[in-house]
Amino acid sequence: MIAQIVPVLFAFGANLGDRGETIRAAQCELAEGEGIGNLRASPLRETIALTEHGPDPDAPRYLNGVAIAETALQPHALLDLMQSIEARHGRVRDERWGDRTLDIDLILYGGRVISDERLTVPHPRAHERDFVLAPWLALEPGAVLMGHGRVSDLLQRVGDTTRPFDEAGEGDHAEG
Ligand code: A4P
Ligand code: MG
Repeated sequence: MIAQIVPVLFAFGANLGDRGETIRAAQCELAEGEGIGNLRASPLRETIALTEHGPDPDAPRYLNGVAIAETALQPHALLDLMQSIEARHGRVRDERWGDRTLDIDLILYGGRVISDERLTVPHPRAHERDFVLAPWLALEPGAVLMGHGRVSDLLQRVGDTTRPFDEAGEGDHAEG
């Protein structure tokens, strides 16, 4: 059987360690993964940590980005690959929405709706998160989020609190 090639959208987040290095390394590992092709990554944005109690300006800031790619993997095989890359980068799962070295979420898997014990796709919170919408808009200005409409409209609705991040400057800048 010939595998279907499906377009996918990943979101990346990190707020511990060398955040930019980790996200870029994870994207390379995904791009080189078997059954994944044509990965194209967004610029990274610096974002305020969203915790279970809301935005926390005192928590370590996140870097966030997204990437589009094509895959021949089935959704659960793709999640296995994402989680093995998270684990390799020292991801520890203790507290929900807790600080982390690396989080990789699957935002879209083609036009599929998936809802089981391991996967919810489209990602149920992507439409209300500037830290997903802003880098996505930078990568694909005409993007549409299945079930929610144009990414530019969604970002305008939620408001964009994210900031550009200068990777060439290697990192963390004083608040301006
Ligand atoms: N899972 C279900 N659907 C998916 C999906 N579409 N993609 C399951 C990835 N995983 C999915 O995830 C818990 C379980 O979700 C996985 O085992 C998988 O089977 P996790 O990564 O262990 O835990 P988590 O990320 O803490 O939980 P959750 O609810 O996925 O959190 P979110 O929604 O990803 O939010 N603030 C800023 N500024 N930037 C961020 O990136 N991220 C989070 C995490 C919170 N605050 C943030 C950021
Ligand atoms: Mg996650």
